[in-house]
Amino acid sequence: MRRLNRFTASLTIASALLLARDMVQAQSWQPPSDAQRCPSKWGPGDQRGSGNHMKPENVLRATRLIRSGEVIELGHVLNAAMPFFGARHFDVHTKRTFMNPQSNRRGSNEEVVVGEIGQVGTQFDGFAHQTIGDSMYNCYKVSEASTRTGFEKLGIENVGALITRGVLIDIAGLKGVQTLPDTYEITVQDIEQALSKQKLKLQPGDAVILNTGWGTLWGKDNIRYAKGCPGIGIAAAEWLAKQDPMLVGADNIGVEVNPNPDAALSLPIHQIMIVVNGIHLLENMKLDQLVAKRIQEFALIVQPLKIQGGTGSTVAPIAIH
Ligand code: UVW
Repeated sequence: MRRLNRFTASLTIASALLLARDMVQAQSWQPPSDAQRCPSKWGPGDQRGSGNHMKPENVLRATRLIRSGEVIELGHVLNAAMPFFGARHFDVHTKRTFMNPQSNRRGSNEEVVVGEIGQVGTQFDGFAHQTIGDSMYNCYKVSEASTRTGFEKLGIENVGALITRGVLIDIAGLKGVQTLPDTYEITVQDIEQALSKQKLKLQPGDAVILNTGWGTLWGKDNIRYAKGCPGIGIAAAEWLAKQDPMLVGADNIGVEVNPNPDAALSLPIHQIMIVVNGIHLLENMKLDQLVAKRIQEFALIVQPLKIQGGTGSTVAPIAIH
């Protein structure tokens, strides 16, 4: 009897293992192991990833696109009425005017900001932001690099100023809509078709910016904006990573389609870009003016705040054309 029970138990374990194997196979993407992805193509110990494209030639390539000198701001205003992901928070408390006692009656104003400044508003994702298990970009380990006062490796202060050719890929425009449908997955074909319609080709080191139209909901329907969004899927992310960009941005909350069509995955494009390929993401961009003026190639300038050991930074990027 006991032998029969042992036999039944091993059958149950075997079927559970088979089921687990099938579930793994059914998943559309598997995070690569440390051995498969490290060292990064930028070399062992590298902390800059796609930021390594920041060379004088790249800056000059961008400046050659400046013809009219018009500057377009791509950052949203930071306030408490922004859409937030999860429990993120930001608000400004103006302190009482301090009146200096001297005869010239100089008053002084300042504020206390209560909230996050790494992952709110128009935001730039650094490499400490995302992990595969305990492992980050170039296989730095969270358990070794994280301290109570920031990450000792991959902190956002390592990024510095980025100046490069920006290319706006207007996917909403390609589809003839103001806003792509909720949770629409942008495909490789969409990107190729939009580029061909716009008569543009991507080059290594570009800032690739995708217009989904989702940004039109910003401040108008924050609940819908933050609940999910159209964006790139796994195939498009892997294709874009192969184009070797400096960063990939969009006018939505996480650049990627959310939720992912594969319900077993949580924001896999964050891992593909940041952890596997060391490519920065630039989220919640304000693209309405670029779209309205049909400016699709420009010099993009962005610099994250130098928050020591930070995972990201709110930013105010600009496009100059
Ligand atoms: C999302 O909010 C979806 O992404 P992140 O954590 O990069 O802000």
